[in-house]
Amino acid sequence: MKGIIFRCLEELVINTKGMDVWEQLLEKHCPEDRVYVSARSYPDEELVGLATSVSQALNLSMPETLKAFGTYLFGFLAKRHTSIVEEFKSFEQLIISIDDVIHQEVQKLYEEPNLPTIEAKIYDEHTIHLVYRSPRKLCFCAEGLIYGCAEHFNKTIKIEHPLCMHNGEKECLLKITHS
Ligand code: MNH
Ligand code: ZN
Repeated sequence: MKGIIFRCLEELVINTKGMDVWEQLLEKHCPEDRVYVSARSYPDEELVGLATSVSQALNLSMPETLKAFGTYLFGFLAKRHTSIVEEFKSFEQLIISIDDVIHQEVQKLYEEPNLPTIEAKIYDEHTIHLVYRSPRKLCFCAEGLIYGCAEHFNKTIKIEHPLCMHNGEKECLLKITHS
């Protein structure tokens, strides 16, 4: 996982829980003197370890924690990659372009990023069906990112997650309803 993702978690933890809590988390889960550089890669297990401790500290389930993190992550990424996100004039347009446009740009900007496969199709005027596939199984983070994207466009949405890799399916299905 790229450092930019860790930097976002760092900002979120420091803003909500303070620097001391973040320092303790680093001590527990990371090699000594760990510093996250946005463009570098770090072990996925480190993110999972940090997120697990955050979920315990907040008394939230892991899915709830990853959703909250993902929601925050969208704004964090949008602020750092303004030109990519500014291309899109609507929530719907952005969501159906995640794989072909956004993550394609990410491929150019970052060295060997580990990205999921996302297939998003307009189902009807108010519904998008999104299929998520990744060996990292971060579908709850994806859900959060979609909620964060809705906030960005001032939209109210609902997400159903009827098929999930965490329930033994080979991919996740997210049914997004928007006004
Ligand atoms: Mn995107 C990683 C989904 C928007 C840049 N993105 C991930 C992951 C998910 C994801 C899930 C975690 C890896 C995995 O599951 O295998 N991303 C989304 C969704 C949206 C999205 C659902 C919109 C909604 N992502 C964006 C935007 C940017 C971006 C906008 C930046 C312009 N994403 C990234 C980067 C990574 C990532 C960078 C980290 C890749 C890595 O760690 O190697
Ligand atoms: Zn899932």
